[in-house]
Amino acid sequence: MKLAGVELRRIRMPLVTPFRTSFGTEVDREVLLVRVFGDEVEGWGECVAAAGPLYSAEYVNGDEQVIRDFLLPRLPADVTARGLGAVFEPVRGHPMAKAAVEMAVLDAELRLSGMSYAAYLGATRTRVPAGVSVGIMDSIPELLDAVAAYLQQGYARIKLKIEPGWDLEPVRAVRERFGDILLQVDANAAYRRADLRHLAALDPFGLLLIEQPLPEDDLLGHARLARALTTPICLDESIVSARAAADAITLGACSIVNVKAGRVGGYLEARRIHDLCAAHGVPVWCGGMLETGLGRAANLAFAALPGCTLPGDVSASDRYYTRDLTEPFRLADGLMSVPSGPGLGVAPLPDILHEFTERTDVVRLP
Ligand code: NPG
Repeated sequence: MKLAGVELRRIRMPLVTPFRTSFGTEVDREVLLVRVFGDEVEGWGECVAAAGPLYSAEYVNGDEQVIRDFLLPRLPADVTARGLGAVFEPVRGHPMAKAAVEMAVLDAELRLSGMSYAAYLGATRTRVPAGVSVGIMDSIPELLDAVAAYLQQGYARIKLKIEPGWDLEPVRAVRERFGDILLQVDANAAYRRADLRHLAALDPFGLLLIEQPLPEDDLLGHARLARALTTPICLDESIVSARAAADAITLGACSIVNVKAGRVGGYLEARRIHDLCAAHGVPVWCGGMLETGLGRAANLAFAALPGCTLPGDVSASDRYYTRDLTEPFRLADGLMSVPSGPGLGVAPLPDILHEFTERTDVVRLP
């Protein structure tokens, strides 16, 4: 596929409520959109890097520079999504930057061929159950109100963000109030090896999993924790590639894997991780990074793969934004529909895109 250029567009989307995690509070999302275009072809990508390097080393301004100065100059005259892995390999790190370009190229390619992301990735379902991620709150009553509202809306699974000082009590309170719901927790690497006994105190609550309790590079610590706890360990930040997933599974560092395309360099690597986990009988679920409707469309396609056997962090548009960038994704009977049109199957709504845009740069390709 021949591309004429790439548009790098910065938008800012206010969140419906601030989202607090162990690494900070997001009030709005600063998003970098990548639009590739050529003769009668266009494709959209969304960079999931946040404003600051707090979830991982990446941040959106850095990724914008990496895309402009190091990734786009490497694009060959004939671009294919499948070829990008090798093309981008010399550039170290920056998986979210690489994933954003790949997402746009794949969207353009699939639009041309009339195939959906879901069909391309190998999805086997047209609707998927939706989970919701609930941030750290100021008080337990506030948390219980938030969880009650999400359950009422039909979310199939609740994930609580935890950190030292906000873990056992919120989990106990949610279990006591809502009984036998699908419940899991996410620590975003907020604990250390010395916290093993404290984390074991979560075992009696029958959680589906505990996600990324220890730092990203501590696979051995996670393996020890996995042996000591009955709660299954799920890894997120540690799983940066299919090889990292294979290592973690071999070491016994996790028995469940969260996949986020941005974290692993794109949907093609995400698919490889899915396949590897499926071959090992390790359940996978689709993580979320507060994406707009663009990223959500691609995540829904991924979440519909057969190995994604647990509900993902793919919530309805109104959980994040009053007005989404695309036609809003809605929850119906606890399920989200997987887009079936060509490519992502969705595109930004022009007036909303215009309203949220802060600046746009166009890079012409040779
Ligand atoms: O539903 O998109 C969503 C949010 C899910 O909790 C969620 N994401 O650590 O997984 C995470 C967290 C996150 C959000 C991470 C934003 C990084 C940025």
